[in-house]
Order: sequence, then structure tokens, then C-alpha cells
Amino acid sequence: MNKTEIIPAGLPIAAVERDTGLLKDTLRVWERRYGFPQPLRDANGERLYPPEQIARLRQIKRLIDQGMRPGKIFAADDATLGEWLGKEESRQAAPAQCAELIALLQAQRSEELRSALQQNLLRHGLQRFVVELVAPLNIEVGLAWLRGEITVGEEHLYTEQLQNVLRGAVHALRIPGAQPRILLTTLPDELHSLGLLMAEALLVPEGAHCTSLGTQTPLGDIVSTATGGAFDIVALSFSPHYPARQAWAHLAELRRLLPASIALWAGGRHLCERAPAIEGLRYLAEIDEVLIALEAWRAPA
Ligand code: B12
Repeated sequence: MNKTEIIPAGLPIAAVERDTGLLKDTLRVWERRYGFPQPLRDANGERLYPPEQIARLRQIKRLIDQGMRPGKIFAADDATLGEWLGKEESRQAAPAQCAELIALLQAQRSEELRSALQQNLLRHGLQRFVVELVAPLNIEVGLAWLRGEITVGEEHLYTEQLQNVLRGAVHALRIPGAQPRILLTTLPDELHSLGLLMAEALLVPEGAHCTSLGTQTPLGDIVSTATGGAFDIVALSFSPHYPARQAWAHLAELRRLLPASIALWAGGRHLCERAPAIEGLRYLAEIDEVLIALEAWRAPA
């Protein structure tokens, strides 16, 4: 949000539905059943949700996505909720640098953030930087947003600085005539773009040619670009925000439209559980699995 805008007391129900992914009906039922959320009312009597209630709703949605019952969640206090959320995301302890980098982000010291990222990249090398620092850092940034410790604006700032650093490094490593030719993008409604750049940063040092279309490419355009540009592989990225069922349906359709000679890779941890097997489609749960997929593609049949 622009800092000069007047900040309203809260958001209307439709905006809360968009932000949290919780249906309007669910919000109203919870209000009756659990006494939360407790929206304010505007001059016309319409519900207005204050930011701190929206922050808590996001946390509740995360836990429900993990299979926890609403009754159990609503009975918990803030500390317990925080504990559950911390456990769920931090599969392994985040590297020590994450806290320092997030502090720079919170202070909006973007130049220092960029230079700290750059130093880490030089220290570890591009591929290790992506796998060992950027992947856990993304999770920490997402959690900080969830806890209301950073704003969406700061999330954008983070993405911009990281993109600058990664793009610079990838650009310096490109070689002409590299093989295979890999086309990277996301489907419409998927705005998260870092997965594309992270995959590129792992693939280009291995001598692959990568072209990224950025986010939100319609299926038809993916097919025409992949065939017209003589690509060998189409690689897509899905954030946890993208509904898995929707992804599987679009992937089946895309697989049907693409020539069999073009491989299709779908990156996204949450797509891999209970995923329908589709011939000619490879699911990749973690970012470094792209290297295994590349090796398999290159191996003689
Ligand atoms: C930066 C960011 C944003 C930026 C994106 C800017 C940009 N240009 O990319 C902005 C501010 C726009 C944004 C918006 C939103 N975001 Co956001 N965002 C993030 C953040 C911090 C990083 C996302 C990212 O790109 N990660 C990089 C990828 C690679 O990491 P990953 O998704 O964890 O992927 C892993 C695997 O799935 C796999 N993988 C993924 N892609 C690929 C691709 C290949 C080829 C391979 C091999 C593997 C692979 O590898 C990764 C780890 O090894 C995450 C936090 C997080 N935990 O990721 C939240 C997060 C994804 N966002 C979230 C939400 C809720 C939103 C918004 C709804 C609200 C908001 N924050 O404003 C909107 C929705 C936008 C939309 N319609 O898509 C939630 C999603 C929760 C959920 N389960 O639904 C997260 C998880 C934050 C959180 N902790 O709640 N976001």
C-alpha cells in the first residue's frame, strides 16, 4: 500500500476472502460459532476487518491447510498458535544469516540488504546460495509476513533485491548454444516468481539454456512459445498459494497440448502429495531436484 494513502480501519469481507483464501461464508460462520473474527461495522453496517484480525485469520488458514481442526485452533492462545506455525514451516533450523537479513528488510535498508545477499552469494557460490540460504530465507520472510512483522511492501522489496542479485549472477554465466533449452514460467493467477529465477540459477551453471517468461502465461502462449522457440523442456513453478487441484487440471491440459518431444516439469512441494500420475510430466518437490531432472534428461535413454 502507498504510504500516503489513508489507512482504513479495516478491510471489507470480499478483500479478506481474497487475501486469506477463506470463503465469506466461513468467516461469517466462525464469527457466530467461535466469536472470532469480530469485525467492526462501516456506516452502512457492512463488516470491516482490522489488520490484526486479518493477520490471525491468515495464521488460522495455514494451520487448517495443514489438516488441523478449527475447533482446536480457536481454543489455542497466541503463543500456542505461534509455536504450531513455527514447527510447521521450520523443517530445519533457518541459517543464522536469515535473522540479520530480515532485520535489514524491516528497517527497509534495501542497499544493505542487496549487498548482504551479494556477499553471501560470493561466499557460497550461486547454487549453494540458492539451496542453502535463499530457500529457507523465503520461508522465514513468509513467516515474518504471516506474524505481521513485515508488510507486503517489504515483501516486494525483498523480492526486488533478491531478483537483482540472482539476475546479475545468472546473466554472467550464460553461454551461447547451451543445451537443453528450458522455458520457465508460471500459470495465470500465480504471481510468485522467485521459483523461476532460483531454478534458472541452478540450471545455467550446469550449461543449460534458460528463458523465463516471468509469471502468468496463458496455456496457449506457453505451447506456442515452446514449439516456436524449439524448447526441450517447459518448467513451471507453483507456490503453496496455488490450489493443487487447479494445478493438476491445468498440467494435464498443458501436457495434452504440448508435443510429446517437449518435457514438462512442475515444481511445487504441495503438488507432489497425492499427485495424479500424468505421462510425460515430472513433479519436483524441492528446488534442487531440478538438477536431478536435468541429469535424467541428459542421460542416454
Ligand atoms: C515473495 C512472496 C510474495 C510476493 C511475490 C513477488 C514475486 N514477484 O514473486 C508478493 C508480495 C507479491 C506475494 C503475494 C502473495 N502471497 Co506470497 N509469498 C512470498 C514468499 C515470501 C516467497 C515466495 C517465493 O517465490 N518462494 C520461492 C519458491 C521457490 O519457494 P516455495 O514456494 O517455498 O517452493 C518450494 C517448493 O515448492 C519448490 N518449488 C517451487 N517452485 C519450483 C519450481 C521448480 C522448477 C522447482 C524444481 C521447484 C520449485 O522448491 C521450493 C523449496 O525448495 C512466500 C513464503 C514462502 N514460504 O515461500 C510467500 C507465500 C507463498 N505467499 C503467501 C500468500 C498468502 C500471498 C498472498 C495471498 C498475500 C500476500 N502475501 O500479499 C499473495 C498472493 C499472490 C498470488 N495470487 O499468487 C503464502 C501462501 C500460503 C498458502 N498456503 O496459501 C506464503 C507461503 C507466505 C506465508 N507463510 O503464508 N507473495
